[in-house]
Amino acid sequence: MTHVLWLVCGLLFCCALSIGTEAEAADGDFNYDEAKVPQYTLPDPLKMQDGRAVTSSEMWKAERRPELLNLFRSQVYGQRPKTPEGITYEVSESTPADLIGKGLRKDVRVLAPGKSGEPVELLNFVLITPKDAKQPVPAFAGILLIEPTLKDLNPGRPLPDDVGVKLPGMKLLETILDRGYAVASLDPTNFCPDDKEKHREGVLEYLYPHRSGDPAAEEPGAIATWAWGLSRALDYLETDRAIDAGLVAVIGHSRRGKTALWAGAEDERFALVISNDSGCGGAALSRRKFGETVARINTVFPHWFCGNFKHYNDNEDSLPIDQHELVALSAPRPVYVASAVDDGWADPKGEFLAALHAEPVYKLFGLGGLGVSELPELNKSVGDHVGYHIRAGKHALTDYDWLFYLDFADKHLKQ
Ligand code: GTR
Repeated sequence: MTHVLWLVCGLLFCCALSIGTEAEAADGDFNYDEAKVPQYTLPDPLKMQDGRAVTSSEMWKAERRPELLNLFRSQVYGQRPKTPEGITYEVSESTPADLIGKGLRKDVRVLAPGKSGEPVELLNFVLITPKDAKQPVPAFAGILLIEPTLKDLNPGRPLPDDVGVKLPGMKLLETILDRGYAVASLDPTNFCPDDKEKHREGVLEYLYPHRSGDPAAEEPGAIATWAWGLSRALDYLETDRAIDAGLVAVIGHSRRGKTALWAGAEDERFALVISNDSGCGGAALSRRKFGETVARINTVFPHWFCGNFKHYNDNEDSLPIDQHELVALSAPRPVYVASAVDDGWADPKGEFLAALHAEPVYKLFGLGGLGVSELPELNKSVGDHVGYHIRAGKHALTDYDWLFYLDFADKHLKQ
C-alpha cells in the first residue's frame, strides 16, 4: 500500500494526536524569517579541536567521536549518570485483550538495592512484542505513550500527562506488530519527572541524594537522564529472548526526539536512531536561531540540559559543537531526522541541514547520506544511511511518520 493511502487510512482512523500547542510559542521575540537567519560558520565534524583533519573512519572512532561526545557531555547534556550495581528486573506478563491476540505485554520494573538493601524501582517500561513471532524480533524503544493499552489495562494508573507522544491508537500498534517489531516505552513520570522543580525526585535523588536545584556545570539534565534510562531498558532487552537486542531502534518525538539522539550518541548498542521534530537541542542547528533558541529553552526548561549549556544563551557562535555533530554521532549506524512543515518552532530547515552536514562522517565510512542538498518536497522520504522527510502539518508524531520509520527500519535492520 502506498504512503498516500496509508495517510488516508490514518486520517480515517483518526488516530494521530497532535501536541502542537505544547511546542508553539507564538511570540514576536523569535525569528521565523529565513532572511533574518544570521551568518554562521558550523564547526567541521572532521576537524579535531587541535586542528588536525580526521582522515579515516578509524580516526573518527578513536579520536574525533570521543572528543565530540565529551564536548556534548560537558557543554550540552551533562555527564552520563552512573549505573548502580545490583540491578534486577521484575517482569509481569499479560496478553492485552485489545491487541486481538497479536501482542504480548510485559511490564518491566528495573530495580536496584535501596538504603537497607531492599530493591527499589529505578524506572519502569512497557514492552509489547508480536505474540506469534518465531524468532527474536527487532524493536523500537523510546519514551512513547502507548495510551490505549495503558488506559485499558491499568485503569488505576494515571497516564503521564506531559508525555505528549501517543502511539496513535491500536491500528498503528497492530501495524508495528504485524511488521514484526516490538515496542518498548519508558515511563518518565516517576523516573525523572519532566518538571524543573521535581526532576530530581526519581532516579537522580537515588543516585545523587545530596544534590539539589538545576543541573550544575556538567551534571546530567533530564534529557541525559531519560537517555540513560533508555539504555537501562536496553540492558533488559538484552536478557529477553523475544527481542533481538542487536536490532533496537531508539526513537522519540520533540523533547523525546532530543533524548533519542542523545541516547543513540551515548549508547552505540542502539542500532538505529530516529528523531521526530526534535528541534532546539535536538536535530536543529543552534546557530540558526530560528524558532526556539538556546536562551529560550534553557530558561523555560532549566532542568533539561547541563548547567554549562546556559553559557551559550544568546551566545550560540561560541558553542564548540553544533547539532549536525550530534546527528553524526550516530554514524555509522543509520539515523533518521524528520520535520513537519508547520513546526517552525523546531526549525525544519535547521533539522534538515543538521542531517545534511552529518553526511561527511557517513562518507568516511563509505556510506550514503541524504542524497539531496535541498529540502525535499513534502511527504517524501529521502536518504540512504541518513534519512529525512518533511511532513505536511504540525508538530506531532503521526502514523504517517511511523510508516516512513518502519520502511527505514525494514531497509536497515532486516537485511
Ligand atoms: C516545547 C519545547 C520544544 C519541544 C516541545 C515538546 O515547549 O520548547 O523544545 O521539545 O516542547 O517536547 O513538545
